[in-house]
Amino acid sequence: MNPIALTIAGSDPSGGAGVQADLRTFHQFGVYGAAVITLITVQNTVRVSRMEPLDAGLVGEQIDAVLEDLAPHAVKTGALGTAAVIEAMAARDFAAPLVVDPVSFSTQGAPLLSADARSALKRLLLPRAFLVTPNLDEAAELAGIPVRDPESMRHAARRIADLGARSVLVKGGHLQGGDAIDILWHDGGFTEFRSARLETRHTHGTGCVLSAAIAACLARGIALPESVRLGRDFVHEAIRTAPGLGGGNGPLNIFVRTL
Ligand code: PXL
Repeated sequence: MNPIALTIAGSDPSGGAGVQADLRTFHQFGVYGAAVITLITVQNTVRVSRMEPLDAGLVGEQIDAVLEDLAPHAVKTGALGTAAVIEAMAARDFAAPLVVDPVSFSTQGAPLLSADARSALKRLLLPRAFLVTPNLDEAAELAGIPVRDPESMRHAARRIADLGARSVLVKGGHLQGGDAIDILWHDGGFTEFRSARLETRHTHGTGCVLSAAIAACLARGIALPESVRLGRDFVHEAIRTAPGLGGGNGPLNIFVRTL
């Protein structure tokens, strides 16, 4: 039997990010995917023109329908939209490791989380997270300090762990120049991951694909540091061989080999 992972995230009709990317990533790792939709975006690789959060009661009912019938081995969250959706999530018991990708903006900079939702995420979701995966801006917002080099990434990771997250992966992909460096705080220590930086505009959905890949590995029972390594290798190859679809920030190549 294939393991099961559940994504709770937004829809990207152009397929590069959100639940569409999560499900294809789960599949590629041999994991059955269930998907609860939190919001609908209207977007393609060039623009995001609308974001429509779904009613929190409807999101909660979707979660209940999945949980009363399936037993996910891992759960990941992407764009959640509103504080009410986060409250609905926090009222459920997932009984599986929860990977929180604290998505605040789309690849093109459209807001995917309201201001009150950001504080709800901090207060209600981080304490339940097995892993939280902020980029530099999200880490700065969560930790309340500027984050712009590996040292401040470490500092931010500790502060975010103090908010209750069990493990924290601060993603340094947006650092200026040099290698792409990510820093994992886990089990009381740091692990640094490095890979050669790829110069490309085709990075649409990178955060979604990474957190989905890590969640898939966790669902398969793989330990966290190894799950992060496998997820990063997958994303690196998927960016390197991106198909160049669309006229803007195109999607990754999720057909690359995994394990
Ligand atoms: O990658 C962040 C993200 C998450 N969820 C949705 C998105 C995006 C980025 O574009 O559209 C729905």
